[in-house]
Amino acid sequence: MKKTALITGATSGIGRATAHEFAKHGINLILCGRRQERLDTIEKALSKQTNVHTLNFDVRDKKATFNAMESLPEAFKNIDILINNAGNAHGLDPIESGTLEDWDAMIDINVKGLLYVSKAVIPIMTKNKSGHIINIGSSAGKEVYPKGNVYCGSKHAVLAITEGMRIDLNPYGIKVGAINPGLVETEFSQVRFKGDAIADNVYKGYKALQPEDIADIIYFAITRPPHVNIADLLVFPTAQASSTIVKKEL
Ligand code: NDP
Ligand code: 8X3
Repeated sequence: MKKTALITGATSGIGRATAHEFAKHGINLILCGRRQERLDTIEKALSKQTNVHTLNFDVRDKKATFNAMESLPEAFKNIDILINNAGNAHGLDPIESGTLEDWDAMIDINVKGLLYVSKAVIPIMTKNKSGHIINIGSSAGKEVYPKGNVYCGSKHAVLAITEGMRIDLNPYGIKVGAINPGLVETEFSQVRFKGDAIADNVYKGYKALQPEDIADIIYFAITRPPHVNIADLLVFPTAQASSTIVKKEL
């Protein structure tokens, strides 16, 4: 039977590439995000390959998150795979000058939003005694870098929550894992730097990971045999050795 996957943050970057990868393999898709126009475009494109349903909600909004899940048509209610991908960095400032607004955004989206979506989906998986949750962490969840403070904290939290989920959901046979990318060329830096031109330099002078690289790895993770769970995977572009060491040819 065809599996059903819910992907948060499917309107851009890693989430959108994952939606394309899953569609190629005929996985039913529930695609989430806030930009309706993008959801419409991706639904139109991927409906040629598979069944697609879109949900427009802000993961920060508890009520909207649960309402969105409850609104799912019968054919999409049985979620097998959850890709908790929605998230971003907001700002790159030393702790003494970071803003409360940026901190709230990162904690509310990357941590609390991931929890709200998980809370809405996990009961389906525990009832089925099967399922697969992949949380998109980051190399920033393994290594703190200068001015990364709260973003790194949010991604360290994602990793701890992933481990906790894996332990607690183990009796139900549910797979839980984290995929932790280094630098991926997406809209991430546009969001982090709020459209400032500085964002254009982040991926210059070396070959960054592309969202399709991560989508490929996510598809690999969800297609392992039942007894194999990719629990925690760190992936860098070849040019990147750590959060702060990137070989650039400028
Ligand atoms: P993008 O900015 O390209 O995509 C982010 C996605 O998250 C968008 O689809 C956006 O959709 C969604 N999103 C953001 N805020 C909310 C919200 N409040 N409610 C619902 N959806 C939201 O970035 P990436 O693809 O790079 O990021 C995806 C994940 O990968 C993030 O968790 C990020 O932290 C992580 N990551 C990224 C890396 C990188 O270098 N790019 C490296 C390591 C990890 P919309 O705006 O339509 O709501
Ligand atoms: C995104 C990678 O190094 O910009 O999580 O924080 S980094």
